[in-house]
Amino acid sequence: LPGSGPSTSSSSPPPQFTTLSTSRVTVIPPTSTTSVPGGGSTACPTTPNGLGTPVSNALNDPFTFHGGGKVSSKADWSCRQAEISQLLQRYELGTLPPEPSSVTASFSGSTLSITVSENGKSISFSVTINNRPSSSGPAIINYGSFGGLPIPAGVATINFNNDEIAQQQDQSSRGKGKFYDLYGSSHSAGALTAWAWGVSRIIDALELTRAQTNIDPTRIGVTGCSRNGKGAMVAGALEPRIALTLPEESGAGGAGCWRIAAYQKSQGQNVQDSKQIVQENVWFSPNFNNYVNDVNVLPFDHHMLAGLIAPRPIYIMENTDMEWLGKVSTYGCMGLARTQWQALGALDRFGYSQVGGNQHCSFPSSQQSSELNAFIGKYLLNNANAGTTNIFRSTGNQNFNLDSWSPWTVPTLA
Ligand code: MCU
Repeated sequence: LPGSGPSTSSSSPPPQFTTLSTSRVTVIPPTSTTSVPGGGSTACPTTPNGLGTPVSNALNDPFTFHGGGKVSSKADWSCRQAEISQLLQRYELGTLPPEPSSVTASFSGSTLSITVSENGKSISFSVTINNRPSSSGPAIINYGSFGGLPIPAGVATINFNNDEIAQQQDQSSRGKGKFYDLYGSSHSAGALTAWAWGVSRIIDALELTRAQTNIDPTRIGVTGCSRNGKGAMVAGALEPRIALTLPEESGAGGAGCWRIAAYQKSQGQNVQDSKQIVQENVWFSPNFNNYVNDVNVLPFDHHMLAGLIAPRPIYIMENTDMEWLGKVSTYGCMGLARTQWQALGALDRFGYSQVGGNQHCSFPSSQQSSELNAFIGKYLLNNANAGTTNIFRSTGNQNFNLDSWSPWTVPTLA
C-alpha cells in the first residue's frame, strides 16, 4: 500500500519531546510509481485529466483504471488505490496535505500533546489516552462524542476532539478549526479530510512517545459514529497506518453511495443525498458542490472510498431503522465495496453488519461478542482465534440487487 509510517529521529533531548524527520513518504505518492509489497516499485498508469465516462444506476468499476486499463495484480491495485485517492480528493474530499515539516509530542498523565509546524506556523492539540496497556499494546482512536463502542480489555482508548481540528456546526463552520489555522481558511479540504490529517498527527505522536505511552502505533483502530463515522471511514481510507477501521452508523457520506441515494431519491424515498448533505454541513470540499446535482459524472462512489482500505480490515456497523441513515444506500454500497476484499483474497477482513431496534449511535449488543470483539480480537489484539470476521449481514429485507449495480467483473489479484 502507498505510504508508510514516518521515520523518527530521537537525537535531541528530552526523550518525550522529539522532532520527526522531514524526509517521510507521503500518503499519496507524488510520482506515478507505487511501492510493491516485498520491495521495489512499479510504474503506475497515468491518470488522464477529466472525469471520464459518466456511470448511471450502477457503481463505478473499481478494477478498471481511469485511463481504461484493467487492474490485474496486487501491484496494479496499489496503483489504482493511489489514483482513486487522488480522484476522491480532487472532486469530493479536498486535498490531504503532505506530511508537515515537523511534529513534536509529549506525554504526561493521560494527555498526549501534539504540536505541528508548517510554513512558519504551528498549532497544538492534545488527546487523552485511557486504559493504557502495561506493556506494548493497541489503541482505538475515538472521534468526538457521538455513540462509542464497548472497547474490550487490553485496548486503550484515545479520545480525539475532532471538532477542534475542523468545526462541523453547519455551513458557517467552513474553514474553521486548527487545521485551517495552519493551512489557511480557504484550503480545499473538507472537515472529513482535515480530521484524517489530525489522526495522522496522532499516530506520528504515538510513534514518538511509544516508550512513554505503551501504545503500539502499528496496532491503531479508529472509530466514530454518524458524522464521526464518516470521519472514521475517511481516516481509514487516507491513512494507511490505521490497522482497523470501525465506522458506526456513518450513513450518507460514509458507507452510503451517492448514486444509490440519488436513485432512491428519484423514487421518492427520504434518504440523505449529495444535494442535501452539502447544505447541512462542511464535511466535504467546496469542490464537491460542483457535482452534487449529478453524481453520475463522478469517477468513483463510496464503495471505492472504502476500497482504499482494502485489504486492511474494516468492520462497518449500520442501522436498518431509518432510510435517512442509509438503510439501503449503505447496504448496496458496502455489498459492492466487499468485492475489493474478495479480489484480494481477504474476505476475512471485511465486515458489514446492519441491525435495527437500537437508537442511532447506541451500539446494539447483538453486534458485540461475535462481531466487534472478533474484529478487535483478531486485528488489534493479535488473537487469531477471536472468531469469524467474514461478515455480511442485514436484518432488513433489503430487496437490493447487488448484481445490477455492478456490471463489472471481480478479478482475482495475485
Ligand atoms: C448519519 O450522520 C449524520 C447525518 O448525515 C445528518 O444528516 C444528521 O443530521 O446527523 C447525523 C449525525 O451525525 O448524527 C449525530
